[in-house]
Amino acid sequence: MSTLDIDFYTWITPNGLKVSIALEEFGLPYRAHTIDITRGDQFTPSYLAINPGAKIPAIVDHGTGMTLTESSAILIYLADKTGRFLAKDGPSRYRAFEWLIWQTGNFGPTIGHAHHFLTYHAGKAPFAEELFAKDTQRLYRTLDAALRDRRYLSDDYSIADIAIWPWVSRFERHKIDLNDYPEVRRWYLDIAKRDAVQRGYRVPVITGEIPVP
Ligand SMILES: N[C@@H](CCC(=O)N[C@@H](CS)C(=O)NCC(=O)O)C(=O)O
Repeated sequence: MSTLDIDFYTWITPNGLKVSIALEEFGLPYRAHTIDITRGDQFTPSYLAINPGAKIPAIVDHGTGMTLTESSAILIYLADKTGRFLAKDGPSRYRAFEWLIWQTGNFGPTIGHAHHFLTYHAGKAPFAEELFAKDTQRLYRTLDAALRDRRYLSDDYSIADIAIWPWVSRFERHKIDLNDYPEVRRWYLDIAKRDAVQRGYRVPVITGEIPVP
């Protein structure tokens, strides 16, 4: 470890796992700092100095002096820094962005709400349960159709796959049976075998094995 390494502030949520898996895939040296959002670590003055928005994840790249929040922005930054897992130009780059933005603006927020209404607060808001269950199923149909004729979301394994995979890994919490979405299941299990994904899944603390449908 050197002073040029990356400090990485995170917790065991899909937005955190996106970045831990990416750091492992890129092979970049980093120090993971646990920001346990269930006990309010995100509101400490020292963390607010890094992210005034009080959300994980965040990185501080001491090599460039760059402090960055927003998991998808971090993925693009790391891909550009290393020249890996994102095409430099052309259709593959924009296809990866398409799915990265789909995850950031659509898949992630919808599934996040589904976790609240279907699992953490089940029975409290039947309308919201139905709304988010149906929208989650629609998003899985979209993903399944996209993967029907390709191994990954863009031409090669990319930050788009890295962004979406941790959300799918929470399929039990959003009441999705991956056997109903055979292309998503195949893609999910394929990526789960990667050593970097196995390692990244255990950052910042080990919560168990990657779920198998
Ligand atoms: N759009 C942000 C979302 C970040 C986010 O919502 N982080 C959650 C955990 S997944 C968080 O820090 N929640 C703490 C809180 O809301 O107090 C990203 O992609 O990084």
